[in-house]
Amino acid sequence: MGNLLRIESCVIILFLWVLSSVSASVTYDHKSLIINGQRRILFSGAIHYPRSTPDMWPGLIQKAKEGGLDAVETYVFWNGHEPQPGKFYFEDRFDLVKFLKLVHEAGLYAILRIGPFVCAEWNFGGFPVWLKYVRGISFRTDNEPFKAAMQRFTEHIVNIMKAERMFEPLGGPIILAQIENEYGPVEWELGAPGKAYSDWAAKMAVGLKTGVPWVMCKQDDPPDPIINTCNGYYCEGFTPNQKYKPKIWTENWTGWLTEYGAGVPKRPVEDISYAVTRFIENGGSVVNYYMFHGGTNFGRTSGLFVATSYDYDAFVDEFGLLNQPKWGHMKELHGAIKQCESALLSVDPEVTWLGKNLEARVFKTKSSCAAFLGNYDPKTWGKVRFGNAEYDLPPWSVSILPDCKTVAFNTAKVNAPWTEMNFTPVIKWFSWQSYNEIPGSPGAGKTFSKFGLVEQVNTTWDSTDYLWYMTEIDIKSHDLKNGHSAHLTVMSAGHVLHVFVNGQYSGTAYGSLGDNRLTFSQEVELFVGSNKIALLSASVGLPNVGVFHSVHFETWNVGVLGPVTLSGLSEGARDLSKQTWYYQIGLKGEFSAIYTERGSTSVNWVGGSAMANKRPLTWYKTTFDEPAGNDPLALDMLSMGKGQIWINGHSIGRHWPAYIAKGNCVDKCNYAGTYTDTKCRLYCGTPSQRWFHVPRGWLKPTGNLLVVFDEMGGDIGYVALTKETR
Ligand SMILES: *[C@@H]1O[C@H](CO)[C@@H](O)[C@H](O)[C@H]1NC(C)=O
Ligand SMILES: CC(=O)N[C@H]1CO[C@H](CO)[C@@H](O)[C@@H]1O
Repeated sequence: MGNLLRIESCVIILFLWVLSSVSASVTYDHKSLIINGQRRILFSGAIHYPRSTPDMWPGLIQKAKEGGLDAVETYVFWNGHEPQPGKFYFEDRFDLVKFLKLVHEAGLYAILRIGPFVCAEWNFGGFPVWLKYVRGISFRTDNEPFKAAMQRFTEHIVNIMKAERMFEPLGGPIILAQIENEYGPVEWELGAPGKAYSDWAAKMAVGLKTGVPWVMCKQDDPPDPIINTCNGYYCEGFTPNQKYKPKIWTENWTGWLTEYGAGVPKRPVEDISYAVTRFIENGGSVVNYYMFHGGTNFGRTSGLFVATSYDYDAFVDEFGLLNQPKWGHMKELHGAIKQCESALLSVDPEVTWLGKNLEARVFKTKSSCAAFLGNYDPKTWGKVRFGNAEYDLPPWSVSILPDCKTVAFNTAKVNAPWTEMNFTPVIKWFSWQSYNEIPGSPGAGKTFSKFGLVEQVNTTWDSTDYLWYMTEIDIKSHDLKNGHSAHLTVMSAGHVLHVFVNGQYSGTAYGSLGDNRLTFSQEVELFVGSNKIALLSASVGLPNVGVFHSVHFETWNVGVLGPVTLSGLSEGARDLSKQTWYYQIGLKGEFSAIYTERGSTSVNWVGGSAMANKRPLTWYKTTFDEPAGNDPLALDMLSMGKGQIWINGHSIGRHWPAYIAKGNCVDKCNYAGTYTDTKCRLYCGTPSQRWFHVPRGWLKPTGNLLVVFDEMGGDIGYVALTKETR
């Protein structure tokens, strides 16, 4: 069999070579994409290049290939590539060309979703924050400044891809490109200007002449030749807007994102394989898994309230190890479907109902026959007679018979081994030193004063999570009605607020992904004379999508917009919003970059018994040697509150173990029945994220600098370095 196949594939390769040298091209018809004259069923998986370090890329891509994928898909992250207008960055984790070259070298195709709006649970949906301050701009609508900026960036990316010969007709890996992203619902909301904009975006993209088709996902009516594609948990019922377009699934969610304050979502592999099989037997020909590898939201790249882990319950876990049985089961599925490929792509099926919720779909040609036996009932087993045999079908499953006789695969019968993440401490006790961030100490860095309250993003341009709001209250002896206290109420647009009165920590309030606004309302100690109120407002990523109180996400406010009132005084309530406030953008530790080798020497760290611990607003530092071996590393942050972590100057993200997951969790997921992102969440009552990836690519053999900033008084003593195994 092997020899025969090999001869056949040699002939095919020769034939393809002749064809491709004549006209290398990617086109399509109603059945599938046609690459150099050949129809294909393609499995693709998302790996977002900035969510891992470049040293991890070859291994991740190899795992995609071994898992039976034909392509790797990624978004393009505008705010990573153009941090300042006209100043481009394509180095390190943002080296898109290097990433695509590795995909090509592995023999895989690539799908490039340029956007440049990408959503992706990524800070500001991928838009640079400076874009918000371009005069007269309005995002993602028929607005000239926005369209000009979008076209300029899209052209920039396409030109690089052309120059590097990355598109398939030029010999590169890219077979598909995407413009915009899930625009349909926005268009529906905006009406005529939305329609005008999406038509413009489609024409602009097509005009760039990449030589490969463009797609628009979750968009009902893009003009030809753009292909509209489906995003969702199930797409079998989807039809493109024209009969001559193929049925493509751009986002088949393998799981769901983790948000701070909620349980960790899982999606059983029996349900993903079921959804994919149904899509394929219903005429689908491209499936892109979102995500194949989710990875990590390093630094401050995560969207609003999105956890640092972007594991996504993907086929490969955050740290780069196989998530079994998911990876193995899907590999088997891809193999089984590939055995049916020629039948699937040659004919339409004969569909027969074999009983209630029991269906046979048969693809029969002169030389081949492939059958799909489905049981769509979520509860009961089915027994069907097909051909000359009987088949037992588990609930909510499809059996694949590549020769119409033998079952090669059933979506609900999982043979792949089962593994779980294990974290074993490798460094249990670090020797720490501390540095106190003094609350409200005007003088350092960027400070200014102003009458009234300011909006945070407008003030920081998201250069830091932190903005200090400081003011003074003059209290006379007759003002205090209740001894030494009064009631302070602070209304904030989000996302987290720490309150200090006369240098003493009073408390914290925070919002959630569902509602990022917050109110701090508490008795505070005051004395006669001038009292100092210092409010530290912290953002937790800018929103990446959505409409909130009918306001589009890029215009959502952050920070203390008031009112700020002091009540319980003899005079009643005093409105503090209407007085002079002092502002400080960022923290002192940030101005001096004390998380870097160089910057860390600029302040006095305290060690031994004088070291601060379990105290709000404290920086901690230590050094460590790289543990031996290749196992991925993670910090166990269970004892900590909220803040940020740096390794050798690289931020590995925000930690927030103090935010305990609430809501509905289950102990075990039931795969059968329609999946939703809330159906199967785990670990409520524990922190949404406990382990934080320390990429080996950022370590040196000895003397690695680890710096932790904690806002909420966590206990640094229990922070340990662990290795992950499965
Ligand atoms: C923030 O800046 C934007 C753009 O300059 C402006 O339209 C908006 O009113 C500002 N918001 C606040 C609350 O000041
Ligand atoms: C296209 C589609 O199915 N979108 C759905 C994806 O899942 C989210 C969360 O469950 C829904 O809100 C969307 O409607």
